[in-house]
Amino acid sequence: MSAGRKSEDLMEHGQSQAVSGRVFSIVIVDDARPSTLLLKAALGESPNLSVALFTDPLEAIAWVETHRPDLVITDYVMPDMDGIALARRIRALPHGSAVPIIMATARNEAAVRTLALSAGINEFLGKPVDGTELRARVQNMLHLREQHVQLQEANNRLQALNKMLALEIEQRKILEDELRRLATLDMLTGALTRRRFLELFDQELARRARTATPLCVLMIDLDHFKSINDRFGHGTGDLALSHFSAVCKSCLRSTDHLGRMGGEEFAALLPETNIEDAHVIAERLRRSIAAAKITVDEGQDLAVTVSIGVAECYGYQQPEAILAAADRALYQAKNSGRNRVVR
Ligand code: GH3
Ligand code: MG
Ligand code: MG
Ligand code: MG
Repeated sequence: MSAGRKSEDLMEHGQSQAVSGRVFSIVIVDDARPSTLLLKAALGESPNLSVALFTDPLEAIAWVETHRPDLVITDYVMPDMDGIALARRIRALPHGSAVPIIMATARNEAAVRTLALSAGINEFLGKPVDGTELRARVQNMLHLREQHVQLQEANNRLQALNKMLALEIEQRKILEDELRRLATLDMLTGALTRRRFLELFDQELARRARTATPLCVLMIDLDHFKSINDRFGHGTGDLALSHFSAVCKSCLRSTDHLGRMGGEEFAALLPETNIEDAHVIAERLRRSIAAAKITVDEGQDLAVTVSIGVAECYGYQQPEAILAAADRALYQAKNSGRNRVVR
């Protein structure tokens, strides 16, 4: 709140605490027009006060509802609706509970004051109104009102910040999920990393134990891959690797897992698949790879073949033991001429 010359205009006794730099809106309601004018004059001329006068309480209520003033000063005895009924109506408005209300009346009796207080009226002034007292009371009320407004604004800002924070946390979570997903995939081929593949292997072994369903593993190695690199360059070798992985994905089910175990060696995990079916799948994969041609720069077609070893999980074997069994089968496939499946 900035202390300003403006608000000092309001104060006759130079109270050091200024209310605020903003313009406060005050509503005066009295069935006698001269009384409204007297009250307005008693408030004093001030550029930070905007005063609206009403002789009809219903019009005043409508105005309060739409303009949300900072203070209402009302008469008590009025023909259509008295000041207490008016206060009750204001308190019932959506934002009416926070508007300070002062009642100024000649009926300065304890019973009336009690009734006024119970209707939610904050301050009481006897008529004829003493200007100095009126201004002091108005000053205090506006001070409270300003504190209330500022608290509400701070609360609104806090809520907006909370909303932003929640959004940021949500976005961060999405990003983290994406990063985690990326960390589980091999960049070149899109196959699972070795580490992720072994994690899933553990999970599939646990599931196999629960459901008593078969689980098979294929160990796949590209044939003479070194010579592809040597003849066509490392870039073409990379192309062959991603091509291989794409063919694999088209041959495997979405529930199967393909992992790049290192270099040009891959493993496929086939849940709910026995050794006979795994062999059929491996054979289909081998033929698909051999049939697919990769066109390299010079317009030459590159033929890639794979050798595959198949193994089924038995008993309580660890992934390493099962992979080793598949590896032995793969070794046999290599030794017996490559481009073949051995189980
Ligand atoms: P084999 O039929 O016995 O498997 O012979 P091979 O030449 O495929 O086997 P070897 O293990 O001797 O060679 C594998 C080659 O794969 C050697 C390595 O340079 C290459 N390689 C490994 N990773 C990558 C890669 O990411 N990109 C490319 N272009 N080549 C790779
Ligand atoms: Mg009256
Ligand atoms: Mg190889
Ligand atoms: Mg190899």
